[in-house]
Amino acid sequence: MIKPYNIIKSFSAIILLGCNFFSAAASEIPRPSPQQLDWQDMEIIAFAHFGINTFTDREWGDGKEDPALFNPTALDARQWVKALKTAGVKLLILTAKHHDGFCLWPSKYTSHSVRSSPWRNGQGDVVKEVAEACRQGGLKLGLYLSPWDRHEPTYGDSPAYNEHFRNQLRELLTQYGEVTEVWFDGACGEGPNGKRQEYDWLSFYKVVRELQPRALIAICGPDIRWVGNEDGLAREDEASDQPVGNEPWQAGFHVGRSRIWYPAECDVSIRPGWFYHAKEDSRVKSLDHLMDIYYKSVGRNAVLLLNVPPDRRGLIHENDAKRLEEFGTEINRRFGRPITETAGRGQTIQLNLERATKIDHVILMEDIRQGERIKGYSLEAMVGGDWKQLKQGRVIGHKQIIRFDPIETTAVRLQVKQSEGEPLIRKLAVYRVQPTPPPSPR
Ligand code: FUL
Repeated sequence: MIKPYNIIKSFSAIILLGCNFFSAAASEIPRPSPQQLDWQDMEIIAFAHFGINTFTDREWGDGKEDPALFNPTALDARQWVKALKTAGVKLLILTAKHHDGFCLWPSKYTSHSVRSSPWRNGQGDVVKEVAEACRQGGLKLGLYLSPWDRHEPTYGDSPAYNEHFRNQLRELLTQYGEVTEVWFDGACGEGPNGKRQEYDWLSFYKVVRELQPRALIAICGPDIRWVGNEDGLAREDEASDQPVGNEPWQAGFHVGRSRIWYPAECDVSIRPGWFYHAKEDSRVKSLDHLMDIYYKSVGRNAVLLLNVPPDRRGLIHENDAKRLEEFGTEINRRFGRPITETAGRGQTIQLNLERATKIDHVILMEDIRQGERIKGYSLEAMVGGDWKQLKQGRVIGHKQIIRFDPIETTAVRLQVKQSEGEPLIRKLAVYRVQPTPPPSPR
């Protein structure tokens, strides 16, 4: 899959372990916008890849599909929302247009859309139904509009297609209420004229900022960074405090800045493919696999974007719905209630337990409103009269979930070794989650 390969540069910060000092003025540090802050707190968001591919059993359509193939028999976006909420999802991003160019809304600018399909006698609008279901069910709405369009005849004629794309963007950003995330994939190809399309990214951002000033622009955009793989996995020490890269969505947008707040989003599908295929009904990821993804995305300072593709009925398949519910239940079972927790500021934060207690997880959260100030830390527990190190790391950021073999302890402490400004800890919480239930059968 083609993506901007802005795979994260190695950390440029110099880590001076052992030197307890606050370097550089805290005011220079990148901070999240209020919208980025709300987004980070969502932790789990969802994708719904749905469109003509659902009916052709493909992952990438070529734009030549007959729109008459689009005919979900029982589409009910409220069922999607209900199922996603059981997993704790807070926002749903719909593929309004994928690379095949087929629009899930009746765009004025093409006939390659639901308007030319038999579904709801050509009167239907999937974007509208999803937007309404999200609003009613309390989910935020996001939209994926693929810049790569294999149907549109102007594709490859760069200025003409850029205008076409902005027109479609305007439709999506004015007709469906509040849009929280706009997802731009980097895939790009040649048009029928044999020329490669040059996207005018900055003009796309201008439309988004003008029409939905609170919307976050993801991937080929200045607000949310693709983590660099499609497995849902962040790296250890994944930072939101990033050096500005050369891509237009960074250098062209954040002019004159060297560091920006650019948080990671981990996209992954609950099935092997992004779109629904009946042959994958038995290949929905296991609960263990999803939990592993959760630890390595949300638990590593990123947001998890989990794709759950609706089927040909226009429903989330029973197997996926069941797994979503198990996922939400298990997260809640493990982390719904800590044994005890604290918050605080300064280089050492200590949490004393009333008596020797078995624990196997610690959750750390920084107060990121002031940026990622912590650049080096050690997490320790008092075991048998000595401080035992549980983890040494560089980044805390929004959240770190640290798991280890059960220990019996009377106190846990966080020692900040390196920071930019005074360390601010939103949460230091301890948990005992063992024993885990047996792995799910599928
Ligand atoms: C990719 C696309 O090519 C896939 O089809 C999918 O939409 C994924 C999320 O992004 O780059």
